[in-house]
Amino acid sequence: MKLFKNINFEKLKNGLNKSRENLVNKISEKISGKANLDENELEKLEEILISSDIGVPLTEKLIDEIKKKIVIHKERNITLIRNLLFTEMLKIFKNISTENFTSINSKPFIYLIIGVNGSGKTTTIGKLAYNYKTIGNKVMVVAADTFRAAANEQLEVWAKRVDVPIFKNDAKDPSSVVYDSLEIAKNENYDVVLIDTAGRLHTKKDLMDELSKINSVIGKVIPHAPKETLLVLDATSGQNAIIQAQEFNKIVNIDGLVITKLDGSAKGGIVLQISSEKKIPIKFIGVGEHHTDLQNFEAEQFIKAMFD
Ligand SMILES: Nc1nc2c(ncn2[C@@H]2O[C@H](COP(=O)(O)OP(=O)(O)O)[C@@H](O)[C@H]2O)c(=O)[nH]1
Ligand SMILES: [Mg+2]
Repeated sequence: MKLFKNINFEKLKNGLNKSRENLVNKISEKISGKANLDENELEKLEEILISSDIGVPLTEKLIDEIKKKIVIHKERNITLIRNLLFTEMLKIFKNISTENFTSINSKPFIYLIIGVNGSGKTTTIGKLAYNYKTIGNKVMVVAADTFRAAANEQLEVWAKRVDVPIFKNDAKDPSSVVYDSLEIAKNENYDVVLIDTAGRLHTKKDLMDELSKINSVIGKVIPHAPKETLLVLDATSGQNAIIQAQEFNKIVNIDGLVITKLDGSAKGGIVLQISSEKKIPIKFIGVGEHHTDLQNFEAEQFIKAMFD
């Protein structure tokens, strides 16, 4: 399977308009930048950082660094504060490595896409299918959301739109759908299989058991299959997204996160908060509803786009 690299800086920038408004532009609005930038002004800066959802630990780290740096500057204008913040953010995130391999030999590569209702699972699958197909992979999407009848139809619309085959059948048990789909994927030499699942809360035990069952079926049909379980989180749900990541991860092994709807959120800082904790890597971000609106996540690019 070939891996795709898709970071369109202009699109990322546009997707972060609201977040930029809420962070960078607010700094110019609210902080005076007067020569004796006092505690009061720094508190305002702290408030702005917190309100953009970058989290308390990261905020404190940044404020501390800015306090240290600012004493050596005589001219404390807004540009300086902005630049300091930008530089310190980049420093923090520079050490976060991103994968740089370009292909995986064993196939099919299986993505199990999970998350709560409406987080953007089906849309993300459409976008992933588009990206993987565009660079020459043989891609299949699997309708394993057997819970809602409309779910299959929605996935079907996406499959048509990005021109990849969809596997679906009338089975009520999603693991049976997965089983049948993987038999085909194996026999027909597919590179990438994207499995759509029903929206679930980590508190619903039967639905979580269902995920374990899907996982064991995958292992049965294709032992040692390269596989990633991606948890899809809606950026507009703020701190709730953080809680979901923690709770889901207690019950199923999550390999990566997809943060969707950044274009609709003023609190894109949530991405940096999650990323700085480094517990689960963010793999992809959604910056719109279109099939081209999914990007690989790189903290540095993200910060640059936020400040640009
Ligand atoms: N603006 C925006 N909307 C998104 C994004 N990702 C998903 N959506 C929208 O969120 C809604 C729910 O998405 P869907 O894929 O059906 O969620 P699911 O229930 O998890 O499968 C749909 O209206 C999508 O168009 C995104 O990155 N940006
Ligand atoms: Mg869906």
